[in-house]
Amino acid sequence: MTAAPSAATPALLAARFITLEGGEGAGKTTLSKRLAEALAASGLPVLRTREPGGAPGAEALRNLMLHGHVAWDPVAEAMLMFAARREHVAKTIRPALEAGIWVICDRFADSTLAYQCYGHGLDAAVWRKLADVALEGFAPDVTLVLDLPPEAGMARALTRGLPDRFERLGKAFHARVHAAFREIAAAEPKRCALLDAAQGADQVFAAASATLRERLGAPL
Ligand code: Z5A
Repeated sequence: MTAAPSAATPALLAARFITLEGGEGAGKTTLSKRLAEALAASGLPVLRTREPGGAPGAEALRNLMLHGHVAWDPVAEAMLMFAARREHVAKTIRPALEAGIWVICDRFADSTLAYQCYGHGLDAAVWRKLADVALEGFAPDVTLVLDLPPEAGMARALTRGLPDRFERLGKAFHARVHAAFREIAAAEPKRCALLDAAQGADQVFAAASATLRERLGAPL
């Protein structure tokens, strides 16, 4: 999903890797579309992508993980997430950045920490080891963490007819994931910005734009 720039690309602005994180229904997809449109309108080439997925092999793993019928062992699930991520970085994200294309990615490694570790109980030390092997230090320039209480995310997801996942994983699970994203943002304030996602979409977009302007010099 590459949005073509509509004007001359601003000079000397290196391509950046931006990730969006948060629970289900927090508004990541909505925000990523608006940011990509705004960056493209200001003359920057932009690629929107998502995890798990974003490259052919990673999409195959996504199907296996999200639409298969296996109750994964948490370590196995985390290994699959990082296998998909490595493929995504190697085949899609790095080539785009090297070609000068800004990348906006819906979920990245923080989601594995939040879901597999805080949510499903995987030891964070395993996450760290897998991240070291799969990413070799590669990390987002900025992560926008969309902060929304799980009940509100569920209400939004219900409007899209997706109640099963919430019911399957339970309220306590989603509360742990919500707390995890807040902790991740607090632990890495240079990389992460916590945005109040309970606001309307226009306000969330304005807050995200201000963050990218201040931290990356993005022309938003
Ligand atoms: N997962 C994992 O376990 N480990 C990992 O490492 C990774 C992922 C990478 C991916 O699901 C699943 O994989 C996810 C985590 C796990 N699941 N679980 N459990 P996905 O890709 O199918 O979906 P998602 O990432 O959870 O996103 P989502 O449910 O599609 O939600 P969203 O993208 O954050 O929200 P949205 O689609 O933009 O908005 C939802 C609705 O709210 C929609 O009707 C919008 O119009 C509306 N909306 C959006 N913003 C607003 C505001 N500001 N106000 C009001 N309404 C709004």
